[in-house]
Amino acid sequence: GVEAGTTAAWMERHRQMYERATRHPFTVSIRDGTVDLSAFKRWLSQDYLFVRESVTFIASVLLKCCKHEDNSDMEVILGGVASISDELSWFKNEAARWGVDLASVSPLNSNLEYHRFLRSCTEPEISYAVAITTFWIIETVYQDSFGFCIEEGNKTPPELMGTCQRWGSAGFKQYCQSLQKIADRCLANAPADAVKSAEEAFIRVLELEIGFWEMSSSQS
Ligand code: HMH
Repeated sequence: GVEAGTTAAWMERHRQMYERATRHPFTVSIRDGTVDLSAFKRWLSQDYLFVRESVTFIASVLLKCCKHEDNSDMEVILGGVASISDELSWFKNEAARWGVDLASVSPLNSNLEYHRFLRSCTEPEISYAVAITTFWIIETVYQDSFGFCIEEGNKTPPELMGTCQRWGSAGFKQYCQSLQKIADRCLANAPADAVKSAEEAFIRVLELEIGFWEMSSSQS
């Protein structure tokens, strides 16, 4: 029969926290057209640092995939690796457009906390199942958050549409769904303790994403 995967079950089990991460007042304010542009600029500069920091993590996921006996997912993850270069250029262009000087930006506390978590996930003793699940939920929070900003009825300001399209596009959604399939297959074959660790990482990412939006939308 049709059986929902492990990740879908977790999204249901932790529904409230998932909603807090993907329907945060900050991203909802983008969709409503009421977003505070200084908050948007803060998010932009902090996320640039986050994406730079995440390169090592994504590389570690690729490495784990290649070491895994079934590495048929290599191309999906490689696609993620390949898109980072373009993403960093995008941030630089976008920052210039908004008059944000990326060279003078320092990471705020919630960002540093997220960096520490990513570094801990990069360790060799973290299993592929945990790493790929972590990667999937990190990408999915952005896909769902920005996808909502371009859904029917949005009042997203035109100058923010490019940002929303970046993570809200059909192509990015498909990529997230590919990551989800890989995560579900890995989790179906993983030992119980790895599945438990993956669920803890899933929850931790949601907390960190909520913290990241909070950091972006409030002065600190
Ligand atoms: C904080 N989470 C954060 N930044 C991002 N760019 C993504 C997820 C998606 O890659």
